[in-house]
Amino acid sequence: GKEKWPRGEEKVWKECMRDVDTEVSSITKSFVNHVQTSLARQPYNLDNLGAYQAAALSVRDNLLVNWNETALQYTRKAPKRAYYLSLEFLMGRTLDNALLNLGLKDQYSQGVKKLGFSMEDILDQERDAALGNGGLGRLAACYLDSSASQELPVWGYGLRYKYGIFQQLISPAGEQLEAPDPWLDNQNPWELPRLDVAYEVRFYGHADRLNDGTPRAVWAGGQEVLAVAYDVMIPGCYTKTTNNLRLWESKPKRGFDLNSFNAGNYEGAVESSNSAAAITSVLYPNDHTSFGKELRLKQQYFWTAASLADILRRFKNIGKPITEFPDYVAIQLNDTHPTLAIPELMRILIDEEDQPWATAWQIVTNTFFYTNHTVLPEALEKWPVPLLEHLLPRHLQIIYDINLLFLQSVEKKFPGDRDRLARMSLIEEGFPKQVRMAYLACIGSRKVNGVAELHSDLVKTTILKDFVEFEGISKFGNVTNGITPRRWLDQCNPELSALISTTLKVDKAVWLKELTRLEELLPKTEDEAFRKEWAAIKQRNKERLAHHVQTTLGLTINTKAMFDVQIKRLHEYKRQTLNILGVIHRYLTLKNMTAEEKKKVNPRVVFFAGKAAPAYYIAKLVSAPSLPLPLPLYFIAWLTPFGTHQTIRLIVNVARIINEDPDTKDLLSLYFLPDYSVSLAEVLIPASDISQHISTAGTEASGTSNMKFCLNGGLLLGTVDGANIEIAEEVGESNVFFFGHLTPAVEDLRYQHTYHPIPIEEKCPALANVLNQVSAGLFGDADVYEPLLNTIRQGDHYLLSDDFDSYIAALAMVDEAYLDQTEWVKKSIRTTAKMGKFSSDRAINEYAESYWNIEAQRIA
Ligand code: GFP
Repeated sequence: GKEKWPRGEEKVWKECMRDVDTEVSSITKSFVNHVQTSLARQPYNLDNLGAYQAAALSVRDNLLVNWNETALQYTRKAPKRAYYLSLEFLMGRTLDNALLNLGLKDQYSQGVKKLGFSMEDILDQERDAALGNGGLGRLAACYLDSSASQELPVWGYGLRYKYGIFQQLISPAGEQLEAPDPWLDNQNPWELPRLDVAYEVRFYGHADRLNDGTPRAVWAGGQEVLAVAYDVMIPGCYTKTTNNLRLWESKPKRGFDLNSFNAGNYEGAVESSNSAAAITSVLYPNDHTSFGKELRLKQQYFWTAASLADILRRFKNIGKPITEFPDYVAIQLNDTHPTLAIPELMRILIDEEDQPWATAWQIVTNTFFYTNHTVLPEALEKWPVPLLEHLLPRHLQIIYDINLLFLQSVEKKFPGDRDRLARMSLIEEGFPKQVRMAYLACIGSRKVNGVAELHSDLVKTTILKDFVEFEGISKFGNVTNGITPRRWLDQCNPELSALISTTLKVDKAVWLKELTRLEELLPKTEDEAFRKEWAAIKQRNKERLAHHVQTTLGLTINTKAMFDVQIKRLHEYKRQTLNILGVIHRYLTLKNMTAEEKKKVNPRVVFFAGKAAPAYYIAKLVSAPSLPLPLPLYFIAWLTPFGTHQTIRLIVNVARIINEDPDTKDLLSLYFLPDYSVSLAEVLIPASDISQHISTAGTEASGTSNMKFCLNGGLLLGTVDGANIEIAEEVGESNVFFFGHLTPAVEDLRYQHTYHPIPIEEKCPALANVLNQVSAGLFGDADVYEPLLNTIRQGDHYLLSDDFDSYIAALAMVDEAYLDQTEWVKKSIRTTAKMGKFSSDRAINEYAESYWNIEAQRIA
């Protein structure tokens, strides 16, 4: 039949539209008001998207009040503030999070229901803000949530990319296809364009030293572009504190070149406009490779220069001498991406503020803090000297000056140690010479930290070992990563959240900010009714996931099976390949079983999701860089992703065979869910019985999805790596499934692979058999997989052949444990109960106290 308009109760609509004084809540009124005014729409043609926009604008009004008050108080009181510089903020969706943090979700749900809409449908209209690749960007988002929730004066600074991380499509053959993510197409109600906040940023040109007895120089010429601010409100949980995330957009300084236009050169007239806009057009799909592209360097400088200018302007309003800058400002460098902030602040202090070198360096090294996120050598950022010289001539001078003074002081401490000087130099010799950004970040910062205990130890003993010896151990610390329990429990798993509140007999406003209170769940492991309830929630979350897969992909999933999940970016070190080879092993084993034997097998559904770094994506989206780079850099950038692309292909094709095999399909099935995102993670994580975090020991700095699964009562299968170790320390080793070689063994094993290789048939027959089946074409496309299989047969850098047997044994232990459901549910409850440590509130407080020296501000 014909749909009735308006939806919902006509009387309510009419009352709101006439704005008569009635019982109707202010929420409903503000919603209708936005429909009529901001959206200029009518109740009789309002669809779900319009309803989402009206709801978002109405919630935004609430946030704005708090946001303004927070800003006002920070300005008035001028406390020391911290700034989190991150090239990525993987925020996901905002509406649900804002409603929950404001404590208004129920009211809004009721309000929109009266008007004929369901909150679920409305929430589903929002596009993810996917301005990040993975862990690093999502960590930044969690830290913003925690800063606001802990009432800390912390602002984020990033870039407003027009295209977020690419959308992933999977072709029928299993190839990853990449499409742009035009996330701003529908307008973004969560951002406030601040055309009044803009800074000029220079590129290219020439830098001339004054040689007047000061270190000053003049940098002039080149190209100037404009950085314009867009503000995103960051509400804390049950507090007025609403912080700010400021994202920069690039714009041409002059939109249009009138001279060229008048001379008849129409294309030339808009050219500068195009190249300026390109700077913030696209997020780089960075995957632990350093790729040295000019546009990326432009992004980094554009963002750090604008952010520093903004921070400096704010500081100057306080009216204190510049030497007190570090008493009011702490700047956290999220990885090396913002390291140019170090020479940029030096440039400002010296060239513009006329400070002596030593004073400037003193200010700089008391302002910055650097977090390292990886020790993989190929991921450590380096920039070619010729590129820097071309794009940022003054900064290169400053870097050379920093290096000279630095090496002089090293020489003083270790006289005559030429090797050490070469090792520690900011400039790596070679063709071309390169600037080692991690070293610059290290010496320019007050403190350096890694993101989990093991990782921080590795930072100190491997990549920055010389720097520890030179600067002393106290500069180097650890802050184990955390996750926000608001999004990763309350929002994504509302039923579990409600059960916890009832059980703890306290409002979620309390335990969500004091997560160690989850320990009070421990006695409940012995309560059968509670266990039943716990298990029932997990089951409903599995059904929710199955429903999602059914409606989006048309696939039917067996929700009686164990759900086994590995979701993260595709990367060799994360070893999705180990997982899929394990699945094949399971399949082959099932094929050889008798009907009797099969009866004892518990069905398993394996889920994968994640994106592989694309090969030519950026090249397709933006024009080629103007400065040709040395060939090797192109090779690093463009050849590494292919192994992970083959892994996706293998997963998809294995799924095709085994999901159709009548002998096994009831016992084993496999899904690759395309286009992994924060929103998809929110459905997958609460549904998992077991999740896999199986990186080669010593390679995964921390991992944060491991924490999310465990917080939601999923058990962990993993290697002794990253934060897995600390999770096991908390929940007890008997509640996790560990396997594989330990970090200290890795180097020797790799040495062995290179100098005394043992044929795989001899070393690991089970794995050899699996590889041979793939080679024989059991899953089609045999030739396609050969390069991938050969990385294991030869070299095997990530040690799959060394860990395979113990991996299979661990999977068997998981099977066995799952058979005893009572004990399994106990493990699940214990796991959740002991996850308090991994709240990002704990982590952000560590940064605030031990690093930034900032204090909470109560917004009255
Ligand atoms: C990186 C590291 C992870 C770590 C996160 C956050 O993740 O181990 O948990 O940073 O510190 F590899 P990605 O950005 O590479 O996903």
